[in-house]
Amino acid sequence: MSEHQSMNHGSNQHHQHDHHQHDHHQHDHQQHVHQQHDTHQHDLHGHDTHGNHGHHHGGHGHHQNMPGLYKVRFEFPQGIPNANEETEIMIVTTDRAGNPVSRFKVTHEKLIHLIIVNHDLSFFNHIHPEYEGNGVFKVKTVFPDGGKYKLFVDFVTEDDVASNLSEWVEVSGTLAGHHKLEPESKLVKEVDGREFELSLSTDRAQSDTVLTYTVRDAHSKKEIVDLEQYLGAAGHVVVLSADTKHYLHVHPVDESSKGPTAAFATSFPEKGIYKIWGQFQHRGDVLTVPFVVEAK
Ligand SMILES: [Cu+2]
Repeated sequence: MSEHQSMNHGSNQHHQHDHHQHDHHQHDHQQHVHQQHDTHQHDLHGHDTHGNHGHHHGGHGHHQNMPGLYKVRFEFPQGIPNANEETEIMIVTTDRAGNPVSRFKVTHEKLIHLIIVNHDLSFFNHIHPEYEGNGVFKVKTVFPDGGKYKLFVDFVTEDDVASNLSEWVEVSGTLAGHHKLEPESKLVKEVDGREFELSLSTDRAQSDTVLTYTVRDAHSKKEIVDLEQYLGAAGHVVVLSADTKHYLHVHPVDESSKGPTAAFATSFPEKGIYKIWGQFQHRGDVLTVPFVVEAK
C-alpha cells in the first residue's frame, strides 16, 4: 500500500501531548501538562494496566492536568462514512456535565488539531476543523479505504487545560491489507525532492530523546537552509506507538530553525515500535515525512 499522506498542520508552542494517562515521568523543562482522556475506555488508553509510561509534556505553557475534564464525540452527519467519498466529520466537545466547551485558545495557529490515522498507520492526515460555535467543529475529509481509523484531537481551553482525546471510527468500503510496521534500518527518505535524514540521540524507551532531522536537496545533496515556518514553527512531529496507545505531538527545540537541521525533544514512553511523522514546509510545499523506529 502506498503511504497516504496529507498535510496541513498548525502548532506553535513547544509542547507535546502524550495520549497516555498514567505516568509519573515528567521532563524537568516541561511545565505544561495536559488532560488526557480516551473517549473509548475499552481500548488501550486510559486507565488500563500499562503501568509506567505516558505523559510527557513539553513546553512553556501553564496548563493544568485535569484528566477527564472534557470529552469529545465524533459524528458523521451524513451517516457512516464511505471510503473515497468526501465525508464531513463533526467534532462535539463537552465538559463532564455535557455542556459545550466554548473557550478555546489558539495553539499553533489553530483552535483544534485533528490527526487521523488508519489501523496500520499507513495513512496519516493532519487537518484543522473549523469552529462552528457551541463546542462543535466541522471538517471535510476523505478516508481512502474501508476499515478502522483513529481520530485524535488536540485543543487547549482558556482555563489552560490541554486536551488530547481520541476515538476509533469505522469507515465502510473495501479494506486495505494490514501491513505490519517494521522499524527502518536506514532513516533517510526522499519526499518531494527533499531528502530527510532522521537521527535519534537514543532509542531507549523512557529516556529523553532528541529527534534530529537533517534536510537536503534530494538531487544535489545540498543542505536546505530556507525551511519555512509551518503553522508557526520549524516543524511538527507526531509520534504514535504501533498499537496507537501512545500519542505524542512534539514541537521543535528551536522553533525558528530554517534548517538544515530541526530538533525535537521527546521520550518514547515504553519499548516498542513507533511511527514518527515529521511535517515541514519548504518553498510553499508541506512535506510529511514518515519513519518507523523501535524504542528499546
Ligand atoms: Cu494541527
